[in-house]
Amino acid sequence: MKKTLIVLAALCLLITAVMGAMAVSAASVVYGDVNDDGKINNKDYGRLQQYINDWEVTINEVAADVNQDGKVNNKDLGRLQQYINGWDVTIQPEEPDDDNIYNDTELEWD
Ligand SMILES: [Ca+2]
Ligand SMILES: [Ca+2]
Repeated sequence: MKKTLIVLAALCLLITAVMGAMAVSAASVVYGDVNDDGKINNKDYGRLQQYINDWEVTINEVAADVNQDGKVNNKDLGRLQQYINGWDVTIQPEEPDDDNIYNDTELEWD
């Protein structure tokens, strides 16, 4: 039984570490910068609109998924429009709180 718990704890730590690494690599993406020019503006909105309407345009699909649901669709277009219009919407993933990733883990089963 104890062994199982230790394995589970190790797995949890591993998953936490992997997710932390993924969050760091994801942070280099500028969400909303659909056309990859470093700015988020109406050009990105227009490009995304074309993409959703099946035009043959190139977009950064990771950056275009501004609500991070794994799909690029009208929801992202709406969110991007709100962002460009100055609405209080989030198009970036939450920054990981590095201080808490390892300190929160307390092993209480001995
Ligand atoms: Ca852009
Ligand atoms: Ca999406």
